[in-house]
Amino acid sequence: AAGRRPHVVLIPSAGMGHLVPFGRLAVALCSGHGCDVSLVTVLPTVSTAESNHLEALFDAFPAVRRIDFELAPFDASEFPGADPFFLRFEAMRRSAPLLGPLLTGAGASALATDIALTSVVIPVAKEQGLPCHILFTASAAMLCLCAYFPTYLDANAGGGVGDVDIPGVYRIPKASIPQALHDPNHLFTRQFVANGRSLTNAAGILVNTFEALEPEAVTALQQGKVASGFPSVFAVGPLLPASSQTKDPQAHYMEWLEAQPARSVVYVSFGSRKAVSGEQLRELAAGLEASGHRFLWVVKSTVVDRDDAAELGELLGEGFLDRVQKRGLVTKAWVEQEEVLKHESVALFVSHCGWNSVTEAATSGVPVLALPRFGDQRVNSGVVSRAGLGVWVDSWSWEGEAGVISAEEISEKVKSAMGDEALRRKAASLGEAAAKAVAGGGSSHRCLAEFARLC
Ligand code: BUP
Repeated sequence: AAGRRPHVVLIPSAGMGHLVPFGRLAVALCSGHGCDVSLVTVLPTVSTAESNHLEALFDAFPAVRRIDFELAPFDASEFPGADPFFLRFEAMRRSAPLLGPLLTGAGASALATDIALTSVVIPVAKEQGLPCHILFTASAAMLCLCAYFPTYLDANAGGGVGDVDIPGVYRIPKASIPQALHDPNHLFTRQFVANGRSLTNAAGILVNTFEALEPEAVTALQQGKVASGFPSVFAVGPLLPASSQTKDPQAHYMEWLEAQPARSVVYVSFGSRKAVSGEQLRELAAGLEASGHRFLWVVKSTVVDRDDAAELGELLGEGFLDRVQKRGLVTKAWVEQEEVLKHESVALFVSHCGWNSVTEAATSGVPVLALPRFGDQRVNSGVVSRAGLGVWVDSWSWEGEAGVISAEEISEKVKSAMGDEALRRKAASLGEAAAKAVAGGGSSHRCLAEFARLC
């Protein structure tokens, strides 16, 4: 692209797990790699967290242009009981042809879209004569699964889904395959397979990971071992935080963290997208209490934050908040997780292993105790334990057939992870590797520069 400034139009899907890395990529491309960047936004967003995030991003980085995308009317009654974020994916997918007119005259030189929209955005890009790249917001291991799964299904026609042995990578056990993928008619499976098949038509794929975190998967993808005819793969992670969120005036967690001794606090969060059952919340509460450690716990009790009106006292069981008052802080507020993880008082992250949370733990060099729940979280937990970033009891399963994880089990694991000096050192060394990857001359920095040259 000699002689002109690239203009990349980013088209994310919905949910913080997808929006956050797109915002980070937008800032990295325009502030570090000489690109103009536009971000396609759909209003209203599904959650308040997303709208706050977008507002803070556009405020802090006026160079990122905003393109509003109005969706076609969508009848959700076709999918009774479906997750609101998947419904938004589907609504966006069906509205994809409307992107054509938005892009005409926008002066784009390249598009980068989300995996959830891949198969519908690639044809639009083609019509516009633009290269279409993908930002894969989950792990390279999940990218491998996504790329290989259609081939796996074709070879096992009608046979059901078992362990999936990814060529050149490793075997993903049946129990780690996202639940929905066991049902070929599930909305998620239909989207996943269509997107997986279309990956070979993408111009290139950016993935928010780095070599030291996922050496096998990154190498196999880059060497074309996972799927034939695969495009270039750029491991550009960990994408770093772009802007401060709007601070929640109710939240005083940073002052609280300041007052705790160095490396004494367990930070607990299961992401923004799904509620934990009342029974499991109470076991967690009792487990944290019994561990005897200090903790900061972000509690979400509904799928979409707008609906969350329940009282913490009721959710966590009688007397809990009073009993742990001196050493535990429990909040329903949005916390700035990056800041929390970087704080020197934080020693352990009990996490659902949403991929952004994993990359943030790696960036900060904080060890993880993995408590995956659904979707890609078990695959990510496998990455965490393989890389030595954390520990995962893979027989644990919650809200599945095995019921809940007990307070005793949680307390034991928290205690042992908090006392594990080798784990702490390994996580810290991954933090150093992450910093090296994104610094000038590092592998992720070079990959992003190469990507920008293609735009
Ligand atoms: Br909750 C919460 N503060 O209080 P994941 C989340 N985050 O900054 P998820 C906060 O949201 P999906 C909070 O740092 C991360 O960047 C967190 O993404 C941030 O999990 C993001 O970890 C959450 O990928 O999303 O929310 O389950 O399922 O879409 O991956």
